[in-house]
Amino acid sequence: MAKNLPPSIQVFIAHGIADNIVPVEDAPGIANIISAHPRRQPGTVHVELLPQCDHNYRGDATNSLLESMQSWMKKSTESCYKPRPLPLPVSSTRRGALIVVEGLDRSGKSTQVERLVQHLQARHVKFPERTTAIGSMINAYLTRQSDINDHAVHLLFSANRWEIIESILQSLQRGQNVVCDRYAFSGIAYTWAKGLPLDWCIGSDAGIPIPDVTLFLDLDEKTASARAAYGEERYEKRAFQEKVRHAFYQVESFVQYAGGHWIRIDASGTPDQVWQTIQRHAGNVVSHGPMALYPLDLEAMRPALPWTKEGPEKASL
Ligand code: T5A
Repeated sequence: MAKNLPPSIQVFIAHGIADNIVPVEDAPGIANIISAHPRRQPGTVHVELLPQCDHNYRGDATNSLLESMQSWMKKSTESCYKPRPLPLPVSSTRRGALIVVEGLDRSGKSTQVERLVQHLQARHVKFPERTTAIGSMINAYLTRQSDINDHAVHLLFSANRWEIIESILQSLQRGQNVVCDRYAFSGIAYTWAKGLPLDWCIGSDAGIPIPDVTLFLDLDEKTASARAAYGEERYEKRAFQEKVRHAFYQVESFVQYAGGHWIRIDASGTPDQVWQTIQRHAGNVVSHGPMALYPLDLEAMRPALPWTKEGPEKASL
């Protein structure tokens, strides 16, 4: 984050490719504004410094950009679609943080989530939650004891989240941190990888809270498939997992566009190496304190959804 700026404006420097790039009027060749994020905080803007703008130039560049950013933000946030925060009852307690760990099958999520739960003394939630009536139907499907239509099972995964969301909000409200092993992003990525329309995949989870951070354990399907017990469940096939990984990368981009905080973590190291990174990022979120919670919102993400509504090529399971 750039220093020496008034507290009403925070500048997040992003690297890499971004959608919806707007050149900064007064500083051509220095930076592009990527997007304003009314979801995060009023006065937050993401900029991308162009490659020719070297590190030493960063301070001056950001200061000279200030005015154009302010006028650009005013214009864009006035016309921008603004979702309302989720209504949490007013409380004197600082709310807990909602931390989600995502990844392919066998990427090491449960191993890291257990550590994180213990480290933060957090509530542990796992999706699918197989102990409920809906969860037992999902379990039968995943373990191939029953067959369920792709649309129907997607809705079951969603329903399984909805039946627990209220109690998650209550925990957050009481000030308890919540760590989720998988979340709606798995729902979107896995069903989209089967070839169902993307906005349909998102729709059934619209309204659930966007996490304070999503930690995506990135592991190639070949390495994951060499791990213990791989192949026991329905989706544990390398060709399909490859499509899911690609789908997750896309989900990352439109969730970030809508203001979600998503961190891709190399999960190929030892459990201890992965843990060091997880601990650092989760610690940042908890120590900075969570902000308002916003609902997952198809309209906010729509400008960033991929051109084709088709998922990756239909996979056979
Ligand atoms: N699904 C889920 C949907 O389609 N839609 C949805 O909405 C949701 C929520 C079940 C399936 O449901 C799908 C996705 C899944 O296909 P699950 O129960 O979370 O979801 O299944 P898995 O992802 O397979 O969960 P696992 O517990 O089996 O795998 P994890 O949690 O990723 O991995 P973990 O920690 O259990 O580790 C697996 C093995 O690797 C070792 C561990 O010791 C263990 O043996 N390991 C490591 N080895 C080397 N290096 C490391 N860093 C390691 N970390 C762990």
